[in-house]
Amino acid sequence: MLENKTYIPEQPIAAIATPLAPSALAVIRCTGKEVISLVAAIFSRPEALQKAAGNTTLYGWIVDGEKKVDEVILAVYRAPKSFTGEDMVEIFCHGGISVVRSIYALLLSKGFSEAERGEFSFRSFLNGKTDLTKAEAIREIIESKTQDSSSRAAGRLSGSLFQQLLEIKKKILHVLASIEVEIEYPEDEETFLDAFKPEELKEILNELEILSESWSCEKMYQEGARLILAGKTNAGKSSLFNAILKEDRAIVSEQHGTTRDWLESFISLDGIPARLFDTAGLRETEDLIEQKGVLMTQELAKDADLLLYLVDGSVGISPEDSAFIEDFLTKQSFPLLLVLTKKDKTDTNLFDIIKAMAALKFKHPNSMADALEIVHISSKTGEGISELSKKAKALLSQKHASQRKQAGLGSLRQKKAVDEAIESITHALEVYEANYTIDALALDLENALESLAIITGEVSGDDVLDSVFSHFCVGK
Ligand SMILES: Nc1nc2c(ncn2[C@@H]2O[C@H](COP(=O)(O)OP(=O)(O)OP(=O)(O)O)[C@@H](O)[C@H]2O)c(=O)[nH]1
Ligand SMILES: [Mg+2]
Repeated sequence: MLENKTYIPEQPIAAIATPLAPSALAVIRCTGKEVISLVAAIFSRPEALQKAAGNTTLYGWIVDGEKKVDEVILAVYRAPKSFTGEDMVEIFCHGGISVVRSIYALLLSKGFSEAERGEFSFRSFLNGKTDLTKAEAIREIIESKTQDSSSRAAGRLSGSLFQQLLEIKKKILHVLASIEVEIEYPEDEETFLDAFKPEELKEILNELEILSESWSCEKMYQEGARLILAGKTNAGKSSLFNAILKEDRAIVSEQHGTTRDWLESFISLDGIPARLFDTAGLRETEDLIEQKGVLMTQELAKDADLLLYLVDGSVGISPEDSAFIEDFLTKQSFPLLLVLTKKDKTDTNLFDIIKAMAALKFKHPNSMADALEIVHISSKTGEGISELSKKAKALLSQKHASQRKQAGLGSLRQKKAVDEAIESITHALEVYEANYTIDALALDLENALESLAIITGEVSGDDVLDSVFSHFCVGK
């Protein structure tokens, strides 16, 4: 966005901020210098608009010369008390596609330019109305797929992450100040040793590490977890897929090898957004198309957040099942939930299955086998499916175990900056232990502070700003 030649701060820009689809109302947003006069040129009560105080609304018509275009309400904001920090007008018009387009075209003809993605938020940032953690949180809220995801982003928007970073920066500054006393007064040998406490740096390092780890969980809430249904043919994968989605999406039949291509659907796993995959059943087959499907299943099963391995409970666990699970446990670093299906059908000899799993855990201590769980369900009656959701959620949460109660980092960009700060502090501790000069230690701490400042945007190159704002919607 920033390389865009048309980008000029304060230039009047306009954007349709709501989806262009028939609806009761739509909002067109305008910001920049002279916006009030420019909108007045197409408003039925130009003088009232020119005189309007900030944070007020006005009723009237959008007019094109003598022609009335639409009956609207204008919200007027005067700089600096607006989202962007500039003068702003929001036009609340009727949500018909053609009327919204007509008003927008009229605005462009009167001197407005079309806003770039995120340009409103970018101006808000430039004018000190928001820091980057909050700007990114707005985008997250817009893109959130579940309530839990949006409430985590709302925490960041309310400034919880900004506040935490502020506290950490204060602590680093405190350590830096104690070192700088020594740099200023080098003759006082004792000052440095007295004032500098490596434990303080270790504590900061610990806080940063916890913050860095929080990203994997936040990422799951933003992007969704991948849940793969796998198992032998006829295990009941497609039936479970349908039961979870509460619709007949996948073909179900008693014939082995029914599913060949994988299917994918979005689900909310008790607040965790997730993509659920139904796959081709695993078996040796002569059928070339089915073979391809099996290969696809094996590929999908390598890259998931949780594998739901289905075994037909009315048949019992086979040597192939055990071999698959054993291979999985030794190779993969994400959890597997063993799902015994068709609970309604016959009494299953659970004992054999539990015994087989216990043997696996014993054989592979400290592997993912520790997290191995079993759940018994029936897609036909729905029994056990809510327990399955609970266990799946618990396994996913465990995978992203974090000591933090609050929401953590909101983007990969933020995580990279925290990791850089961790590197600098770790280096500072090494420098201290190796008895290097105090200047070297101070430099590391300054670098750590700079990395953290990149997160909030106090220090930011064009590339950082570009990567943050170019992902926004137009009008935000
Ligand atoms: N009684 C009963 N039958 C079930 C249940 N779940 C699945 N079945 C039956 O088991 C058979 C196979 O089910 P699918 O869901 O197609 O199995 P799949 O694992 O997708 O099979 P492939 O696509 O061939 O790999 C069908 O006849 C289903 O009706 C269940 O909970 N109870
Ligand atoms: Mg199937």
